[in-house]
Amino acid sequence: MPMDAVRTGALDRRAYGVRHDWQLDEVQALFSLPFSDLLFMAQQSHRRHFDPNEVQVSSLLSIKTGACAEDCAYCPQSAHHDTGLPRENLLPLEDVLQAARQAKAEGATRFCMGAAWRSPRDRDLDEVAAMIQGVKDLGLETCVTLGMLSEEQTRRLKEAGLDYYNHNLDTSEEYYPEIITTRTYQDRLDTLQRVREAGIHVCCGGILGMGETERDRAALLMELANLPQHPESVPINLLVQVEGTPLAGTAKLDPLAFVRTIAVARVLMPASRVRLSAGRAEMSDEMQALCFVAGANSIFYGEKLLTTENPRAVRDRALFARLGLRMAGSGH
Ligand code: SAM
Ligand code: DTB
Ligand code: SF4
Repeated sequence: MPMDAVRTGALDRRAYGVRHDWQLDEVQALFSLPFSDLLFMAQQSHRRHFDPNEVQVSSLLSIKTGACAEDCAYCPQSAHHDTGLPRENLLPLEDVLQAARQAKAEGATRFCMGAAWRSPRDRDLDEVAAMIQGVKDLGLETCVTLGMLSEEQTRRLKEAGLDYYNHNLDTSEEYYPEIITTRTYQDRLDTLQRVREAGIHVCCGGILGMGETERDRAALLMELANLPQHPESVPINLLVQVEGTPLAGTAKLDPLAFVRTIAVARVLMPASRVRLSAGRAEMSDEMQALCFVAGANSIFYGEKLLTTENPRAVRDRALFARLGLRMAGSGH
């Protein structure tokens, strides 16, 4: 990418289209741009596809907590780490619907249900299907994240009315074995392909601040952008360091490196919702504001993520008011 072209505003038209053929050196060149040039470019992309002052909000609920067979080094729910997190079986339907009603009343338009599974058992899926139908009947969009899926399971979720499936690549393929050893990158890609082929919208992103390099961040975003279709939702999480996980104590990521990653995600996937995800509880309002300027246009909303803290809804509403942001489609 010629940097002078960016500065002068004579922007490479190729950079603004929806592309699937990004090369690593091109993505790294975006990361290397002067901060203002990169944010300007991200704003241009953002404004072509979205109202820049509108943010979509989703609320999360952990429907099955802890004792997960996978060994993800970041995750408090892995049975491989001792984090003191109490485990919980699959929640009763009525508890889930109660949480969904509250999320709707607070202004969320999508309700995401997460389960600490490597992959669901078929009998679990019947219960999750009932939750999806119940949440949909409340007038909310539905999202679930349940681990790896077979083709048959994917089809059943689609039939239940599922709108989105969250399944993150988390980091670059090269760095992946440092973070997870109980599954492969290809396992993740296979589930993503099944979800896409079943006609369910894809929510797929990653985590920053796990000790990865800028090259890993560039490679993750390139992988997402070069999927046959861009994920409709791209969650960018900042690692929430939980005592007892192998990644507790990892050197903190430079906040501006986080903002840069949001901006590059916006440029690479201009028509996708880039979700400012985990880690907001530790971010200043000013850092979040920069993320919105860089092209983030969705968040997780409500005081809890799955097992860790998120900013209270009142704090988010106050931040939105300060920034003149509106919540998409909720009337709030
Ligand atoms: N077990 C399923 C899976 O891994 O796909 C679904 C639940 S899992 C908790 C969903 C996502 O949460 C993970 O892919 C990861 O990106 C994110 N996550 C988990 N722990 C995190 C942490 N400590 N900080 C930031 N993101 C985290
Ligand atoms: C995603 O990318 N982030 C959310 C959602 N998808 C499921 C989960 C964040 C979890 C943070 C750690 C926790 O609360 O357990
Ligand atoms: Fe299990 Fe998901 Fe946590 Fe990995 S991220 S340990 S798969 S709940």
